[in-house]
Amino acid sequence: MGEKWVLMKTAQTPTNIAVIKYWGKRDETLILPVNDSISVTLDPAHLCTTTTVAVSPAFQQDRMWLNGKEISLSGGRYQNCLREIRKRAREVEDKEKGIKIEKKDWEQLHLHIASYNNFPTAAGLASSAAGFACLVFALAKLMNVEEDESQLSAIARQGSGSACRSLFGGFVKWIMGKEEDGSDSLAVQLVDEKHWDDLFIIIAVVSSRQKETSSTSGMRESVETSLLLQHRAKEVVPKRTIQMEEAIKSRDFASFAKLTCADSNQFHAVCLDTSPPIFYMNDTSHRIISHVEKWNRSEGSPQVAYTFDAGPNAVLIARNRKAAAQLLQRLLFSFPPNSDTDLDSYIIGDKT
Ligand code: 2P0
Repeated sequence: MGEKWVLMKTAQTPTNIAVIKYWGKRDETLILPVNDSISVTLDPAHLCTTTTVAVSPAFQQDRMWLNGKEISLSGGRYQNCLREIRKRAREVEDKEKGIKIEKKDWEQLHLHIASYNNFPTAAGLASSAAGFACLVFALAKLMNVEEDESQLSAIARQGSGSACRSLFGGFVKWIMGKEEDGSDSLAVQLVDEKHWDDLFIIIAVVSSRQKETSSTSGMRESVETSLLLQHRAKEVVPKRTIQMEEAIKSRDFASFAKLTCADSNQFHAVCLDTSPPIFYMNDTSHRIISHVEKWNRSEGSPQVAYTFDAGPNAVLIARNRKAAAQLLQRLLFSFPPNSDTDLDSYIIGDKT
């Protein structure tokens, strides 16, 4: 092999929002959760990561840039993903460029990775989910890896738990698995992106600042101190997951909304039950919940479901475009962006 060539691949991966939340690990290194979770994958136009991976004999070491700034790849999570994907690398040939990389060459060759998020990093908008999913997917393309999306999801999981759910569109379930080595802790697609076309998603960016308690340390503290987390993982989520799967499969919005809101509220209750307590939502988040609850009650049947991750931003899932338009009108009236309401902006999106 000469020294002059560079081979590149680019991938784009949307983020996902959990409607049954993952909160708590039973194994921190392998990233194995204490319960199953279910998510909806968002439309890549608004919230996605684009990653270009490149390989060349001229590269001296593995390097990565996130939003144009170099970051360290020395952390265990990156190293685990790179090791697992390299293990599965196969021969690659580009006849036009006269490049042939044999399986064994991948052990010596170094990578350059450039990743870009089109949304605020670490503001509770699941940036690590899209990031690690995209990294693993782009590397799998570059290295001609044979594994399917579910098998790749078990690698992305080792970068960030929620990342395993971003390798599919539509609604996705992360099965917690039983094996100690994590081989059965992976994502499967429940329904594809066409199944429930009516849903419309609006994200109220209450604050795009970096969160104070990272998900990783927050969930560690919850596992160590919250009794509610144990009850949730053993008693609540197993039943709720079955009900949620049924609601999604039958496009039953009333059940879907009830379960989504209940699960978000229980996740934040677990955070409050943690010692010291973790506050991800703020006054504006609480006021948005009250507003949606009141509106849903006045309509007789739910028009909108809300869910909040590890941050104050509201993810609002409207039953259809008409409900989304009404919701946006109400939000803009009651929570105008950049005013005393402390709300930064709205992202008007869609599911995949
Ligand atoms: C989720 N979250 O299911 C839940 C709901 C936040 C609240 O997954 O330590 O960034 O990298 O596995 O995946 C955020 O946690 O944590 C998360 P790690 P991750 O989407």
